[in-house]
Amino acid sequence: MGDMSNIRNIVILTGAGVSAESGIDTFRSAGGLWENHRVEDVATPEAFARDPDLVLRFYDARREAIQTKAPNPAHDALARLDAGWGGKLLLVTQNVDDLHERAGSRRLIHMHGEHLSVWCTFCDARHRWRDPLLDRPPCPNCGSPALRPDIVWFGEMPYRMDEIYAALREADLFVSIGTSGAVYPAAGFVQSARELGARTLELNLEPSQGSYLFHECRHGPAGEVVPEWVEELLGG
Ligand code: BV8
Repeated sequence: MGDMSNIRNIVILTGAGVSAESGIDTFRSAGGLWENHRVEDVATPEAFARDPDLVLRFYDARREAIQTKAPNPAHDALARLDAGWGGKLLLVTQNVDDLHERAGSRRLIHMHGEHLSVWCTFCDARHRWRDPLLDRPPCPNCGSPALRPDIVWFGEMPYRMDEIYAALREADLFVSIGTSGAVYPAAGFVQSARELGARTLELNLEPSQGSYLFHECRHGPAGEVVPEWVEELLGG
């Protein structure tokens, strides 16, 4: 990890790999979420317009599934870092499960939305939500049967990008954990961080598409490599 003494401000990006050991499928592994679905059939506004029931069933199943899962040692270690790190720290997750917050992370942004949030396409209100949408429940605010998953689909703008880029501008260290580096703009954060002078570290099961962009890479299961790295940082 090299000289850690001058690390004050940290930005961490997580992807599906950090939730894999909690039993939540990743997108691109064999048997993963996209295996039996084409992305354009379930994760785009066009898909939702064309076949809303298919899209709602896809997300209803995943919203229900995450409620049976638990954080793993990687989530727990990141929550310890959040609680114990005196400098600035921002955890940006591409994941739409709630395992980071259930582990205790507070300084957290869900840039691709959340399974446990729904968005009314009629009145624009957002609500915390745990139940299916297939039967078109009424929006708690306006009563319209117009609720959609509060998930950022392909072609839609990720959330809170201004805050994310502001944090990258101040970062001394950018750490990418459990992501394939396949989807933008998240996959471009390492490039921005490097150009802005941050050290960059990848913690992933195996080299990702962007591994060559990182100063350092450590490969192995998140449940092992993340606690190791956090103890190093908090111990140091
Ligand atoms: C936008 C929510 C513009 C949905 C997701 C051509 C070139 C470049 C870009 C584009 C292009 N054409 C289109 C684009 C843009 C597009 C894009 O990047 N497409 C890609 C496919 C080329 N991006 C977008 O559309 C984004 N929006 O650009 O808006 C705009 C501008 C102005 C105004 C309006 C709009 C929006 C993208 C968001 C899509 N939503 N998720 C849902 O959950 O259903 S994407 C989804 O896939 C994830 O959120 C994540 O972002 C992405 C990648 O998934 P990962 O999390 O990385 O998971 P993956 O399975 O891929 O990898 C798992 C990794 O974990 C692996 O590396 C594996 O080795 C590792 N791993 C596995 N097990 C473990 C492990 N690591 C550690 N331990 C383990 N145990």
